[in-house]
Amino acid sequence: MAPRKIIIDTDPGQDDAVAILLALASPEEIEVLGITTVAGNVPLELTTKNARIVCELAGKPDTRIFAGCDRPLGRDLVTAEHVHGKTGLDGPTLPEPTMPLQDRHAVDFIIDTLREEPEGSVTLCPLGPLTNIATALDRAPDIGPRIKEIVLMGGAYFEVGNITPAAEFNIYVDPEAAKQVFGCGAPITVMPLDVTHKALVTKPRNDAFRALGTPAGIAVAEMTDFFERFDKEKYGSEGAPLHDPCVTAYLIKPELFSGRHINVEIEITSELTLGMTVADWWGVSGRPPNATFMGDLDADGFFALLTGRIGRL
Ligand SMILES: [Ca+2]
Repeated sequence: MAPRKIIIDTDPGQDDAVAILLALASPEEIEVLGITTVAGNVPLELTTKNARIVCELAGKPDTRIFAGCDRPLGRDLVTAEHVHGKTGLDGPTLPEPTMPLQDRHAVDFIIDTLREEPEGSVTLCPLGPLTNIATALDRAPDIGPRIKEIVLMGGAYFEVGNITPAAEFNIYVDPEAAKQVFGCGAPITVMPLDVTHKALVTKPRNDAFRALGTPAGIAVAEMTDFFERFDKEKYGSEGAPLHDPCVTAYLIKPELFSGRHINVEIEITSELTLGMTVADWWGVSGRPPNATFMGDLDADGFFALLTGRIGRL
């Protein structure tokens, strides 16, 4: 089977970095048409720089990277340096990137690609706030029906929130963009906190990355070490959750995940629950399903895949 054509829309972020490494290490299943960056975990200038650092770490400096929106559609940017560190990629010491940045805007790249590639052949993989995707859909409504699938990390239901008691970070930062994306009619698969909080980098899993002995393996171990300091304090968990790699792992091995095709709506007006993903898990609303909302994953299978693939880089 031909590899699946994807655009990764991202705000790296250590877990974004691992998601990108997994995609770039998996050319049999995934063809990365381009990486588009967005403001999120840290401001745009840093997410764009980090995307370049990660592609060089993967040994893929020919990957095309496009800078996108530097702020949410209608709100001030909220960032997460308290989780990811000042650079967004704290942990390992990595060289300043030298690979070029493309001079087209990310939103133009997304629109042009969906128009140029055969209808139903391009999958969008958002790993950050949904600003670029919503802007593209708004500017070019004809691209909506051409999208094969949107596989995104965002939201939560039983795990409720991480940036507020009710909301997950990616959706909270740009809830209006999320509302537009969830209403666009394209097939959507969601990796919410309900899944990603089960993808925990325990000590043995971190050791396995380090034991690869490669620059990528060691960098992943150091990134998850950094991440873990924050998460342990917050959740007292046995390791840091690796949120974004769930998206790229799903493209390679969907059987690792299970969920339900349900209705998911985004709260955009309440001050108290802004950015909440109201997921009709029990089917009580009568609203039509618009997303496959994942609820569980095979964590051992996920980490076996991740370690094996990172080891190829
Ligand atoms: Ca992210």
